Amino acid sequence: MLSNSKALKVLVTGFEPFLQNKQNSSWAVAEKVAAFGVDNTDIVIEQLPVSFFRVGGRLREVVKKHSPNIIILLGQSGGIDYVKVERVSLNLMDAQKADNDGYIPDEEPININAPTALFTSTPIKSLVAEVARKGIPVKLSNSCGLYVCNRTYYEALTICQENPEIQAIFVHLPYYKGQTLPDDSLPTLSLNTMAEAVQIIIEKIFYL
Ligand code: PCA
Repeated sequence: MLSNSKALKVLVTGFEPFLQNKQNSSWAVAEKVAAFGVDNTDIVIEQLPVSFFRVGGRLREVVKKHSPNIIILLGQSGGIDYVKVERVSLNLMDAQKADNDGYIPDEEPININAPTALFTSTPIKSLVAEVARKGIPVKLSNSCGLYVCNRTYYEALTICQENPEIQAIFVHLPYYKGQTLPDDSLPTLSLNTMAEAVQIIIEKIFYL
């Protein structure tokens, strides 16, 4: 546990738009979280590229720049109607649709010499329970997919292995109310609700 006198440095990342999306809910939520803030924390936000090959290097650059205690990675998962907190990242890239560089990986390892899977060391079950206690729809997930979010989580968890004082967690988010949607029947949550979920995770992560 860290003392209250020292502000914790929290890096919150979101992604740029990708595929048919005009906005990305993960970036909109990152901006809200920074605007609302969390007591005793110094929150910085950075936008990441939706690129299998560029995102790892960019994440390392922003971690070096900010030296965070904790990394909260946010990603959009259009179509879900709850906050999805990710336990694990697989050492695999596979997609049907191109990233923003036009690349479509076909069952390729992220790092041939690295473990098959990496797990977050955060108290993920308790964090999900704390968010649920506030009446926010939330689920623990054991699959972050195989697209750019999973690629990014794998880099973040590798950084945590190299720097055991840093912790990371990935949170997938629905579309937000007011977002331009590919289909109006798709589920949304309000930006404030999703930002509150992230605020709770930041508040509790060091103290559970
Ligand atoms: N979601 C995608 C990549 C960027 C984003 O916001 C994913 O789930 O992999």
